[in-house]
Amino acid sequence: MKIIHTEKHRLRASKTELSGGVFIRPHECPERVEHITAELAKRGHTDLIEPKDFGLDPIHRIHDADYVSFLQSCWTEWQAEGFEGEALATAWPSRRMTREKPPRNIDGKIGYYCLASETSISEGTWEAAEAAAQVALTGAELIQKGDRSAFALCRPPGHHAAQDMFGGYCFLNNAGIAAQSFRDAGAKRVAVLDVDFHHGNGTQAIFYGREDVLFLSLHGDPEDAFPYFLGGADETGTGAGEGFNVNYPLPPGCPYPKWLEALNDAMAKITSYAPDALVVSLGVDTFERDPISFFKLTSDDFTDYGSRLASLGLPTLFVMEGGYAVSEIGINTVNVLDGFEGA
Ligand code: 6XA
Ligand code: ZN
Repeated sequence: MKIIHTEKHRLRASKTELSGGVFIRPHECPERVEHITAELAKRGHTDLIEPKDFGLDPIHRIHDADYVSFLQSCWTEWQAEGFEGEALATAWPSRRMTREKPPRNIDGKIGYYCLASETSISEGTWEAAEAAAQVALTGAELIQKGDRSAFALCRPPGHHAAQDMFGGYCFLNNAGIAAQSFRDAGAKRVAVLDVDFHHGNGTQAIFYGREDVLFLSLHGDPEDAFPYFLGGADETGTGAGEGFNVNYPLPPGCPYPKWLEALNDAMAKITSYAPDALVVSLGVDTFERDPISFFKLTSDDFTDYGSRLASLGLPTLFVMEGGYAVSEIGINTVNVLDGFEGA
C-alpha cells in the first residue's frame, strides 16, 4: 500500500497545549510522525510518496470560505495585536451569547471558530494543515485510479474540525475532504469509519444531513470523554441523512472484545450500505497506554482489527488521526496496515 507523507507536517509545532489548567508541550507533536515513518521503514514499507497539490477547491467543498480565511490569517492577525504567546481562544458564542458572527478583533474571532481551547494556533499551522489535506486528497486519488488501499499519513489530524470550527488538535477535516473527493470523482456512496478513541464530531457535523456519506464512530462515551458535547448513540442523522450516522459510545476501561462487538456491528452496517469506498479515520489512541484515553487495546489488537477491515473487500483509504503513546504509535499504526495487507 502506498503511503503519502510530507515533511511539511513539521510546520505544525506549537509550543503550548492547555491541559489541566497549565500549559504543557502538546501531545500532538512532530515526533508522532517520525515514529510512524521509522516503523514503516523498519518493516520494509518503502513506498512513501509526496502529496500532489489539489489547491483550495476540494478544501472549500467541506469548509466555509470565511473559516479557511481565518485559518490563513489567524497567526498574522494575532501577532499584529502584539500578543506574546500562541493564539488561543478564551471566549466563545456559548449558550445565551447570541451574537453569532465572527467579530473583527482576532481575540474574539478565534473564539468564534474554536470548539476547545487546548489547541493553540502557531506560526506554520495553516501551512501544515493545508498540506495534510493534500496528503489525504492524494491518497483518495490513488484509490480513484485503481489502488485498493492507501495510507494518508496526515498531521495535524482532522476529525474534530467541522465546516467552521477547529479544536481537539484539528484544523481541516482530512477524512471528510477525502470522502467528498470520492463523491466528486463519481463514487455514489462513501463510508467513513472512525476508530480513533475520540468521537469524530467534525466529520459527523459535516455529513449529518447527507445520505451519500455514512459516518460510523467508535469512541469514549461523551459522558466521560472529549469532545463531551457530541457522540451519543441517539445521534442518527437528520433529514435525508437520517439513519446514516452511527455512534458507538463505549465506557472507561473498554477491553478489545467489547470494542470488537461495536466494530462488527459497524462493519455489518457498512456492508449493507455497499459503499464504493471506505475512509478509515485511523487514531491509535485506543491503545491501553495512551496518556489521554481510556480504552484497553493491545498492540496485537491493532493487527487483528486491520485484518478484519480487509474482509470488507472495499477500496480503503486510511487517514491518520490521533495516538499519543508516542514510542508505540509506530508499532500500533503499522500493525493496522500490516494486518490489513496480510489478510
Ligand atoms: C484535548 C483532547 C483532544 C483530543 C484529541 C484527539 N483535551 N482527538 O486525539 O482524536
Ligand atoms: Zn483521538
